[in-house]
Amino acid sequence: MRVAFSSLAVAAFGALTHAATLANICAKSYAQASLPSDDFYPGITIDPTSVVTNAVLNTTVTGQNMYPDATFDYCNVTFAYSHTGRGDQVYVTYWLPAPSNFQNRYLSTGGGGLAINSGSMSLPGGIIYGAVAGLTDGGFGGFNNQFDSVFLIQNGTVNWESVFMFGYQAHHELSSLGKEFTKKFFNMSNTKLYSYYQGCSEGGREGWSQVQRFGDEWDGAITGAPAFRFSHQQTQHLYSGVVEKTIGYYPPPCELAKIVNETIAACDPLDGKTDGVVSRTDLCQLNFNINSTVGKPYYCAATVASQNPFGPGSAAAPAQNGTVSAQAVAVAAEILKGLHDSQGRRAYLSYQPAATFDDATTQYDSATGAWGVQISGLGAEWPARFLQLKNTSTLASLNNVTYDTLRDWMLQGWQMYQDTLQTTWPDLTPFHKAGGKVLHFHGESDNSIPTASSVHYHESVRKIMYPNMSFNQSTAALGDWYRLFLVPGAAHCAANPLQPNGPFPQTNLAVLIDWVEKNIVPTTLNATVLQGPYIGTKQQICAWPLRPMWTNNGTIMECQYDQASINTWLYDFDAFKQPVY
Ligand SMILES: *[C@@H]1O[C@H](CO)[C@@H](O)[C@H](O)[C@H]1NC(C)=O
Ligand SMILES: *[C@@H]1O[C@H](CO)[C@@H](O)[C@H](O)[C@H]1NC(C)=O
Ligand SMILES: *[C@@H]1O[C@H](CO)[C@@H](O)[C@H](O)[C@H]1NC(C)=O
Ligand SMILES: *[C@@H]1O[C@H](CO)[C@@H](O)[C@H](O)[C@H]1NC(C)=O
Ligand SMILES: *[C@@H]1O[C@H](CO)[C@@H](O)[C@H](O)[C@H]1NC(C)=O
Ligand SMILES: *[C@@H]1O[C@H](CO)[C@@H](O)[C@H](O)[C@H]1NC(C)=O
Ligand SMILES: *[C@@H]1O[C@H](CO)[C@@H](O)[C@H](O)[C@H]1NC(C)=O
Ligand SMILES: *[C@@H]1O[C@H](CO)[C@@H](O)[C@H](O)[C@H]1NC(C)=O
Ligand SMILES: *[C@@H]1O[C@H](CO)[C@@H](O)[C@H](O)[C@H]1NC(C)=O
Ligand SMILES: *[C@@H]1O[C@H](CO)[C@@H](O)[C@H](O)[C@H]1NC(C)=O
Ligand SMILES: *[C@@H]1O[C@H](CO)[C@@H](O)[C@H](O)[C@H]1NC(C)=O
Ligand SMILES: *[C@@H]1O[C@H](CO)[C@@H](O)[C@H](O)[C@H]1NC(C)=O
Ligand SMILES: [Ca+2]
Repeated sequence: MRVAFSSLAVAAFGALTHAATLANICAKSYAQASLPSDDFYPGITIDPTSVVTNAVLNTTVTGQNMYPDATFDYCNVTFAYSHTGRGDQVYVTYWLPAPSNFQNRYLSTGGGGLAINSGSMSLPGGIIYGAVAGLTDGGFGGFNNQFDSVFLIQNGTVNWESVFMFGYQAHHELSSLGKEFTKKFFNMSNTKLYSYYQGCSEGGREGWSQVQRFGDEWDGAITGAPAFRFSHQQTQHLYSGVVEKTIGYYPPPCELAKIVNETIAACDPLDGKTDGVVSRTDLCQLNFNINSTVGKPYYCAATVASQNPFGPGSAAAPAQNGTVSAQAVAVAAEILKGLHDSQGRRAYLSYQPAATFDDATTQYDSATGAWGVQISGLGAEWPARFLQLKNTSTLASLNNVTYDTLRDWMLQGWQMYQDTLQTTWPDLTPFHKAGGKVLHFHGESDNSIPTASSVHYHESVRKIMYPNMSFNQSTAALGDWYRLFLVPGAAHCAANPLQPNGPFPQTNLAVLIDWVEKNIVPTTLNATVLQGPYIGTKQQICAWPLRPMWTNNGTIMECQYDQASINTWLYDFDAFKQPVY
């Protein structure tokens, strides 16, 4: 029976394609024979005995933000390599499409938080576009082990190799080996292998770490809401708590949630379409007085404890019933203003109005019946582990932590990790010369990485790359190969349940492939409503610095140039003497 079935399969498909089937090439021996040769990457030795393969047929993925629903087959290959003389072990996994679906493409994928990969979440995004898709464990002792678990050898002693691997080295190895493995696996000789990257958050930073260093590594990269300017970004997670401590008021989460809901309701129509989506947080910043929320009644039912790996979780909370206080509004306004030091100099930027105040989430003390500060997870780990080199994920308290302390931590981490984690190198000449394209996007209601952080980097690149051109000339020149899209209403690397009618760019890799392989420039970015009554509706997203405005009673969207709005996105960090890119 088995033989008869195989013959039938060959008879049916073999004549058409002359290609192997997934089942017969997804074998350990075939993968071993396809490994890059020993001298391919100096300093790296692949262990052929470590190869593990298995074929996965007819698997289905649904409900993802970064790629559409799909059903597909793939070969799952994992192997290990070591760095000569180091005795370490780094594991990489590649999913390979069926030969009949392979379209001469390779895709690297990244992680989130302090993880260098996203498990199997991102890999389907490559397979469904005919790409081999890869991820790495960074050499951190397993695919589920995060960078922070291996960062210290002992208190005070840094495992610098892990910093370089997380910073950029592991990704360069992943794609170099992955592309060579792909070429050998699919018997490519002189055919061009298109090489791509896709990642969001820390994965967005990982993408930039390569674009900034290795000009010809990728033909195109999708970098979502990147966690770059790493020291500033991690430290700013603590800012909201320090605002509460400084003002001396710890708002119940419901009170801040009410301020957000009122902000969304008031700013929604400013973009010309009353759809529950604040597509113009800049107009919100210019026109909405947050003080108008004082006195609004709020109520939230009691909740149980919950956890969030990428931010502060929430402790159990009693029912909250009250009216928005002037103190809560003062906290919200100070958070939105961004970090300034005691001399009034700006140290960093902040979230856009209409984003939720996740970093400001307070914690209920059932013993005292009072709300108090809940120290941000990623924020606290930064000074505790990465600056003070203590094997702990949190700070004992925010006692003695002032706005100036936060500024100093930003500077300290910036110096310490300038060449590894900071990831804001603004001169992209080698990448541009090699013909690379970047599709950079960021949710305009992101509550974990401020949207303006992406705008600031884009503007740094524009000014460094095109110093002698006007704003419009340099924006156009940069837009030939690097485009930034702010996604209306979207949260952190995801659609936003509070603004469900907003679009999300779910088909980014298809758009990038068209840009790279067919020169179809994404003047606007394709996006889809992913939830709510309008699920499936297509929308277009404007490219920065153009801003969306709906006309004809919300039926036509235009991408407009609006200097006053653009100006709200531009920052000068005068708390630091050196330029902050
Ligand atoms: C693939 O799986 C679906 C159910 O998920 C099933 O209906 C279909 O018959 C399967 N196709 C093949 C070729 O096995
Ligand atoms: C892929 O292979 C790895 C390594 O053998 C294994 O841990 C993982 O479960 C496999 N994944 C799937 C979906 O088969
Ligand atoms: C750090 O602490 C964790 C437990 O919190 C422990 O498992 C680990 O071995 C410690 N690492 C070092 C380097 O001390
Ligand atoms: C590559 O070539 C070898 C040798 O001819 C063959 O066995 C194998 O099936 C080919 N692989 C693919 C993906 O076509
Ligand atoms: C905010 O609005 C959402 C619906 O968009 C609702 O579920 C939530 O309860 C509201 N929060 C408050 C505090 O009113
Ligand atoms: C909001 O109210 C505070 C406190 O009364 C006041 O200092 C501040 O100027 C007001 N802001 C605006 C924009 O009206
Ligand atoms: C909230 O408090 C107000 C005033 O004390 C009261 O009228 C209202 O019933 C309370 N709401 C809920 C849901 O408990
Ligand atoms: C390392 O530092 C942590 C945090 O301060 C502390 O809990 C732990 O005891 C220290 N470990 C050693 C071996 O000193
Ligand atoms: C905080 O500052 C006070 C006064 O300068 C000092 O006595 C105390 O030790 C400090 N606490 C911490 C945790 O650094
Ligand atoms: C910019 O203009 C200055 C002065 O005109 C000139 O010296 C410099 O070479 C120009 N730089 C570039 C990148 O064109
Ligand atoms: C983008 O959307 C346009 C208009 O709906 C469509 O024609 C085009 O095929 C889409 N591009 C991609 C890559 O999906
Ligand atoms: C404008 O759009 C709203 C919502 O779709 C609709 O209720 C209203 O009738 C429209 N007004 C005009 C003048 O067409
Ligand atoms: Ca709107």
